[in-house]
Amino acid sequence: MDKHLIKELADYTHNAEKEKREIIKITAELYPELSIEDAYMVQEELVKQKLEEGSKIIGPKMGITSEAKMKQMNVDNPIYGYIFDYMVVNEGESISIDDYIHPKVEPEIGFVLSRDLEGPGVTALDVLRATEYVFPAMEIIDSRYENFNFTLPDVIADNTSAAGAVFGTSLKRPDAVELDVVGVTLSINGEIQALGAGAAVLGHPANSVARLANMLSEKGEKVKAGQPILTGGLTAAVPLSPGDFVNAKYGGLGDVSFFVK
Ligand code: 0L1
Ligand code: MG
Repeated sequence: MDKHLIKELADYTHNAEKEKREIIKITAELYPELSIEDAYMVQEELVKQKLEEGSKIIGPKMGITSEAKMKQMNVDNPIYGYIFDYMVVNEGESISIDDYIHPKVEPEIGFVLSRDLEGPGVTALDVLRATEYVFPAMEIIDSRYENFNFTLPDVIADNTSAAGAVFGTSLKRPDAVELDVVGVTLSINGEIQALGAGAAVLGHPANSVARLANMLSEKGEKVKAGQPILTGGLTAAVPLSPGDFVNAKYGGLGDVSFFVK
């Protein structure tokens, strides 16, 4: 793919994020041929632009990690993107709806590794052995595309809709909880909006970290020790509105919350 086109497409999603405005998906007209490979080149350029602007990568995130969603999008692999420092929301604090386009929230299980993991061939067992702790988290997704209407390459080129992350402070050793059967409720203003379990993420959230390591190895990269990793939504994402008090409560993992103003 031509360098100028990569830059043009990265500018397209990057500017939409900065200006908090919806855009039409790239594959509609701008570049219908966009492949998954192309899209990761656009994402790489987007990440480079953010780093040049002074933003810092906090950690990677996985998306499209439920079998149902993969089937719906007709793909075999989940996707990855990056959480940046400006996206982090402190637990118990407020976000302003005006900082987003049409945000949604999803509960996730986070991992931090004690050593780097480099694929190919990384398994869930390798991940669990390399895990320092797991923690409850929420991701705020805010696709820059109109009505969250995109193809898989589009969403990859949009940093997989990443817009916010709330990292819970209750840290657990990975063997202290059965991560596939950990249940979660996602409540807004005290009413349960969605519920799920760890197995919604590729059968076990450790599989998500293994897939990330194996996907990154195709680019000669690895999953780094010490970075928080978001492994994928345990429920469908729920739209946010001003006045919401959002709480995700996990069996054995504690809870995490934030407000929307
Ligand atoms: O983190 C995610 O699973 C989101 C991936 C992109 C899909 C979406 O924006 O709904
Ligand atoms: Mg997510």
